[in-house]
Amino acid sequence: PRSVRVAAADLGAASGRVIVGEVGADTLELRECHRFPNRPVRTAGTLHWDILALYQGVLDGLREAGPVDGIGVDSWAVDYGLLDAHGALLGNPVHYRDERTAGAKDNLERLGARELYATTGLQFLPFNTIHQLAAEPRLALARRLLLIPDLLAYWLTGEQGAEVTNASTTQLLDVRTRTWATELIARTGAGAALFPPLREPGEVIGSTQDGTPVIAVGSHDTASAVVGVPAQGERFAYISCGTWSLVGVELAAPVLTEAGRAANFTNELGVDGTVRYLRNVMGLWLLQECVREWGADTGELLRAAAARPRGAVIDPDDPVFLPPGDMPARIVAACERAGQPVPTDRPGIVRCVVDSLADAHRRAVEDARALSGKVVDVVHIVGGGARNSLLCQLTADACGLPVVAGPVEATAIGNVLVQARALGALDGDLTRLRDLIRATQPVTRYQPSA
Ligand code: LFR
Repeated sequence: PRSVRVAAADLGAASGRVIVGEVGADTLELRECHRFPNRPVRTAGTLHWDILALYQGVLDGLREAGPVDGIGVDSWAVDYGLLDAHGALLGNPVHYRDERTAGAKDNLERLGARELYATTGLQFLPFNTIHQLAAEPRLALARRLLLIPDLLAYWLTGEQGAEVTNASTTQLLDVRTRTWATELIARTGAGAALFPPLREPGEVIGSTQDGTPVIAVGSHDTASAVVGVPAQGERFAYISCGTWSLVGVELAAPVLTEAGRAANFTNELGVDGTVRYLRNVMGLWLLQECVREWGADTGELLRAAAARPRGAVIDPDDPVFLPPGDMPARIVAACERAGQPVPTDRPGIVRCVVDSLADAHRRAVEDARALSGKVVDVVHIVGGGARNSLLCQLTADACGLPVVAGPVEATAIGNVLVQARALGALDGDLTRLRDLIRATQPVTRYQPSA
């Protein structure tokens, strides 16, 4: 096996980055070439992604990266661009936090919640693509729907397709066959032709103008993050902790029970035929939005919060927290509604957020174990949250399990390794990829305090 040099373009809700990875049989080295802000824009009342600025950021990063053997793109899920008959983009993609999905619950009931779960295995989230499409005024004009990473891959290569891990978040995919749920699509009123052929991670999508292959990776960022978990063996839960905390286990087959549906557990598709059985916890969004409001320093706030005792705890998954803006006031109001001691200053609010997230992590880990029957001895935290030592320790305490934190860039690592394997620098299954991460990337361990 030879060693390769590949570029991972990873778009997050707060920023995008291009990371170059050099991979050999026992080496994995990463270098961040470019990082750029992701700033949503509201026009005429609708919240959009500035998709051309993001694409430009990716191009700048690729130029900075220099010659590479492959390029892989991943981003957040569910959102899409619509193309006309000539392949031109019909307006800016709408942000999943836009209020247009206020009618999602009605749409769910109309389509049949149980039946929808039996086919797609997805938890109810108001912004699942299926609900966005029910509120989509441009549908009649559209000939193609491309999810965000597939849209960027199309601009890079001219090839249209749908990578399957991200397609699974549309709620229009059959989770057992990993193919489009054509009957369900017909019932939504969207034409089957809107959805391009599916591709699995590892397939070559096409090449850029200068001949560099663009390779399908787990293009849902969470799918790549789960590849990037440095787990040993099978008995682990993961928390991919960034703007969201995605908390769950990796399975060989979906769990489609009524109990799982009631607990709002999701079966998203993973790399190599796996299933990501998890729940969305509101995540660091709560903290990010407070910091944005205050213009404060996150590290200082967390240090001050660590010196406080546990106080108010709220349900971080309350849908009132979904939209942007005015987060500290919404948290204080939630404490009041819950009859909790109301935090009176910034460190108090931050402490409340972190305790509430740690508790929500515990509930999700426990539900994942109970609903899937999987044995869990350790919880891995990957992504930006792995840097948050207060959250990691409180999660270990809440779960009563050791927490292994890191790598922070698990998503980019998962992206890089799937490309490297497709290019022949590595072979083997996810265990082999994770062995390489464990051997090369530092982690921090937290023991639950007794
Ligand atoms: C995380 C993530 C989650 C998805 C949310 C919205 O970045 O991809 O997995 O539920 O964003 O797309």
